[in-house]
Amino acid sequence: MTAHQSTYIPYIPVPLDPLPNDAEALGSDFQRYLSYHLGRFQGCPPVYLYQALSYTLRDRLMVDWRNTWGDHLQPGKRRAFYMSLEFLIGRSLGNNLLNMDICEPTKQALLQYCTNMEEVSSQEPDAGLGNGGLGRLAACFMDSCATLRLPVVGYGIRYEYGMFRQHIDNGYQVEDPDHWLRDGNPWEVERAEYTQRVQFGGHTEHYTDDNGKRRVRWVSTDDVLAIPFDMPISGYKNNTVNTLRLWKATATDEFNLAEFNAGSYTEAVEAKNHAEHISMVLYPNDSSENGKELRLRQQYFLASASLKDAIRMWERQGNTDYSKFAAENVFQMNDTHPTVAVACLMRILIDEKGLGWEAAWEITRNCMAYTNHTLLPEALERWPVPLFARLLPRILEIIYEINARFLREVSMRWPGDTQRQQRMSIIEEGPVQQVRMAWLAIVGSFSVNGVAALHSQLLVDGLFRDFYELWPEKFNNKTNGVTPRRWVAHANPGMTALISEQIGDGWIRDLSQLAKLKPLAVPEHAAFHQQWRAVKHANKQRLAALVKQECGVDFNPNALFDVQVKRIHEYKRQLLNILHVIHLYRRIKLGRLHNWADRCVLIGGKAAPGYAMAKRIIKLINSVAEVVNTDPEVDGRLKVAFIPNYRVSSMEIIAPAADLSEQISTAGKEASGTGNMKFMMNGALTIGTYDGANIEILEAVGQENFFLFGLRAEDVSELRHAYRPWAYVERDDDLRGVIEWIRSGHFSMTEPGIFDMILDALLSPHDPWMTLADFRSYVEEQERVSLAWQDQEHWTHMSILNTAGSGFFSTDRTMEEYNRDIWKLKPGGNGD
Ligand code: B1H
Repeated sequence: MTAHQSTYIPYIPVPLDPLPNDAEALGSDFQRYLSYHLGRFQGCPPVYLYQALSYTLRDRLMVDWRNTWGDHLQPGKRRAFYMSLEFLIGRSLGNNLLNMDICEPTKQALLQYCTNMEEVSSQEPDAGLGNGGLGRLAACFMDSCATLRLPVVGYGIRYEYGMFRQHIDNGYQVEDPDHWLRDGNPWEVERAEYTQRVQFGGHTEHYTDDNGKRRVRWVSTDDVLAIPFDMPISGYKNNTVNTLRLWKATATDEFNLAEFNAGSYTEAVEAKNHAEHISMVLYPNDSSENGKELRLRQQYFLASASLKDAIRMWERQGNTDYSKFAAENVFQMNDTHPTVAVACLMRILIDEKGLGWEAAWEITRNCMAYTNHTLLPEALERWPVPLFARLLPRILEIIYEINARFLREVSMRWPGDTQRQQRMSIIEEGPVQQVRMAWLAIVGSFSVNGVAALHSQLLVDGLFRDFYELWPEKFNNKTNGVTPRRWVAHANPGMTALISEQIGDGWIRDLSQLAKLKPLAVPEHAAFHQQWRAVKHANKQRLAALVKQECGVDFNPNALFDVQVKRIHEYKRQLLNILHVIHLYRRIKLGRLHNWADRCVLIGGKAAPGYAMAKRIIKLINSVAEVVNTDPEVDGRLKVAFIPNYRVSSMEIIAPAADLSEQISTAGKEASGTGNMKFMMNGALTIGTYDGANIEILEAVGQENFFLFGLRAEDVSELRHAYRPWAYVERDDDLRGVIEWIRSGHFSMTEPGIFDMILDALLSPHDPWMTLADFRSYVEEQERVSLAWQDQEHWTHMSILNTAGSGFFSTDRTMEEYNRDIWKLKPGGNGD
């Protein structure tokens, strides 16, 4: 009998007292875990110190965790479920220490054991269960929901291998598997008793039940078990611990009996292997789909297990009347990745709970909500109908029925408009029919939102226009944010202390209070400005040490730290950045040093393993870095480094140290961006296009404290058919020089021609990213940056104003808006 097969043994709940948080108690628990639990007695690899400390802290979350669950599970209480294929949580130790407010006693406790916090916390592997912004957003949302005491559970997949580790070999990206669970994960709690069964394959049988009702059975399926592993999500100093529930796939214990009895015991067991593949690896394609069967399996696995789990909890509260289900449960779908949930919930309600179509549809449409994160056509998910038919035959039948009924509604509204019907059909016609997941999500949801004001506007004007005309009330904007706990209080303790000294520490829960810093931005507060610079300087020293260690490059903390870290993608235009670096290098070589400001340019990010152009861009950055950093004529005026394996824990060191944040995507392409917000909060100035949340950042801080350049979204669409990149090269000597230096092989002496593919893309009239169109205005804006940097006093003024103006970009505000407009939850009552 395993846990998931057992019935429950009722026992009298044990009263749990909170554990003491003084240094002595923490120290002795730490020692106990190290010896009695982990069996380490003298010297041991430091990862065990991290584990012992994590268990010590997790114990101290348990009472609040239990009480928070108790609060969520009160009868009649409405709950939200955040469904996401990605949760990029990074490290938990430092964050939990901060939230539990026991940094100091813990530090003291560790000193008794001859170790320090830095050493211990650096042992924690990042939980890299996401690609980039979308996954990190989900993690920031979880943090804010706990801090706001919102009853929200996160549902995701416990990938055995997270985002690959990147190392650089001869300038090229090399991917290494990230087996982050190798040493175990001390934070998680396995709850095998809540295992769910997920069906795949098989076929459907239509039959009439005993009451004469037409019913459907999905039979002969290959089932997979989903085992939940819970991660505690602590709120900030509020005794609240929410849950992130991650599913692991395993085989059922059933065997193919025929094979079994034929003596093929090992083969029968082996066949079960492939069930476990579902949660083996995160797909590393940020903003592009690759349409692999295993990915669709992952999506259905998450949707099915999570819906069944939510229903289990609701039924366990004694509920049977499904007409009340939507009043008490809401599912927020993070992009289209989990949106097969729409059809999955319909199946459960109809086939398992015996509801009629209309009743089931009413419930489904009232408890599903969808967030869109991208307008890029290559990222819009479509699944081939034949694949769906084979993998999820019952689900496909339901999607067809949803579509047929929906198209009837469309034709009632626009009789005879067959083109519109084709455009809006969930099934796309073509040589192979495709299921349009975004359309399924819109049709099945009561709320559809974009992630920044411009993005949400472009959605209703363009991609979603037909749907907006049909249901304008469904569409809304929710501008993204980031959590100030991880991204300021934890990552930038120096600035945190300085700010709290001036305005108190209320800003950590209510970021709008940072506006109180505005009066301190004027030059009269010279001492404060001095301290502001000192904090930044210390953060820059910390980053310089990391750059030295990782790249072997010396960054001078007195130079301008100019930073672009994010996934490598053509639309994000790391190329524009590197063209500017080459331009600066040419200026040095040509002796054009008027208004020069010394710069350290840091670039980092991963390329999807199958994205050849992105990988070549990494090579170009490294090749330029090599030439610039070893040229004696440059003489410290310019340094370039590519930081390998950029991830959450690197950003915790990078953001506090940046002076200039590069947010230079082609206008209309970056849905929001969230790195832009992390930099702003930490006092960096932005050089950016009029795109995504940059626009709202600019509005919050004012034009005069933001370096704006480039085409606007409407210019980009207008220029589309008349784009002549050569024209920019011909009329701009600097741009021509930069292109010629690349073409001549100056950065590829030993590998001639390797950058031709990049030049061809830049010079193509079909270049959708229009990099060369923005070169001149980018260079001119960068000159303004350099000039501004010369006046350190004024720069400090602008830096303070950026932090002071960043209050809007807290995920606390974002979550309050989701809750006000979509979820409508009551904050929990687990008292302080
Ligand atoms: C964003 C993605 C994404 N948008 C497909 N879309 C993926 C799409 O593995 N996949 O298949 C993974 C990720 N990620 C990002 O979301 C946007 O580009 C950012 O602008 C935005 O800030 C972020 C959060 O909303």
